[in-house]
Order: sequence, then C-alpha cells, then structure tokens
Amino acid sequence: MVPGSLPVGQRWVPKPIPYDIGPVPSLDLRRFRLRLSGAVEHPSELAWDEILGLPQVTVEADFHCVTGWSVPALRWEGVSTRVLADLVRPREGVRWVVAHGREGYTTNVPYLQFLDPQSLLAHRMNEAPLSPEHGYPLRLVVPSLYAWKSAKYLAELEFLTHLRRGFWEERGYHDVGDPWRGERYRR
Ligand SMILES: Nc1nc2c(c(=O)[nH]1)N[C@H]1C(S)=C(S)[C@@H](COP(=O)(O)O)O[C@H]1N2
Ligand SMILES: [Mo]
Repeated sequence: MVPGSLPVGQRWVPKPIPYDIGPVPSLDLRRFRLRLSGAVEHPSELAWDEILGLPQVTVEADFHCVTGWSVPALRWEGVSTRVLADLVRPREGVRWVVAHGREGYTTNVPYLQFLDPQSLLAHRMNEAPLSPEHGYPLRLVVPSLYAWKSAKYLAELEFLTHLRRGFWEERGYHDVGDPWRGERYRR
C-alpha cells in the first residue's frame, strides 16, 4: 500500500460518515464486558479496566468505506489484536473472527487481516474518546479492509475455524473486503 494513494472508486473525505444498521446503543462503562469466545484455549471476558490495563498502541491509517469515501490518516488508540490473540490463544485451524456489536451487528474478518499489525480494538480516535456514533466505547478497527469490517460497539470476538457470515456478508458483500482489490461484493 502506498500512503496517500486511493483505491479505485474511492474519494477523500475529511472525516468518517457514521453508518449504522440501527440506533446507536448506549452503555454504562461499569457494565462493559468484551467476550472472547470460540475456538480458543482461554475464553475470556474483559471489563473496561482490564482493557485499559493491557498494552496500548497508536495506529495511523487511512479508512476506506465500500460506499466510496476514504478518510486519510485517522489516528486510533487502543489494544492491538495481537495482544488479545496472545491472551486467549486461538486454536490451530482458526481462520475467521466474527465481531459482534452490542446492537446485533456482526461481521466476519479473515484471521490473517485480524492479526495485521495495524488492526486494533480502539477506544480513541483522533485524540478523543470514541464518540457514540463511531462506536463508543470500543470498536474493532481493521484498516486493511473496507470499513464495514470495523465493528463498532464491540461486545464479542468469536474465533472460528469455519466461515460464518456477518450482517453485510449475508447480504452479498465480500468475505474478505480488501479495498486494494476492490472486493466489494462476493462473486
Ligand atoms: N456495530 C456496528 N458496527 C459497524 C456498523 C454498524 O451498523 N454497526 N456499520 C459498519 C459500516 S457499513 C461502516 S461503513 C463503518 C462506518 O464507520 P463510522 O460509522 O465510524 O463512520 O462502521 C461499520 N461498523
Ligand atoms: Mo459501510
């Protein structure tokens, strides 16, 4: 990927345009839990303090939405997906991660892209806590794939050996969704 270049069919916009399948869900942080489940050695549930207690990273990356907008150089802060994988120890044969939003959104992400060094569970965007419409308090961010893979209001990550499609994928969107390959729809 060449920084500053645009995948085919994209145009730059200054900030992400909120896109939701339903109303933005509210949450009391004291009740926050992230479930890590599926084909893993150590299924876990992390409270908010535990998320903040993990090593934190900052990632700067362009963000590409399948509808055609791209945002340059968003700064995300949070926990690397690799740190989470080290915690739960996915079993041999894991190929997919299904991310669940609190409001019922789901998306399947290939395990390879989930583990990309730029992928993270973000709680800050551009030097501020995630706003409600961008996924408060925590979202998955996978900059290497179209934005619909970056599940907001994250409640659960399920590690799977077999493909189970998420909300948009069930409706014909691509299982991988690489913007540099124009993987919008399943063929
Ligand atoms: N929980 C949840 N996450 C979601 C969505 C959603 O409806 N619910 N929409 C997806 C889609 S289609 C896009 S394009 C991006 C948009 O991110 P933004 O709302 O922060 O701009 O969020 C993705 N993550
Ligand atoms: Mo989207």
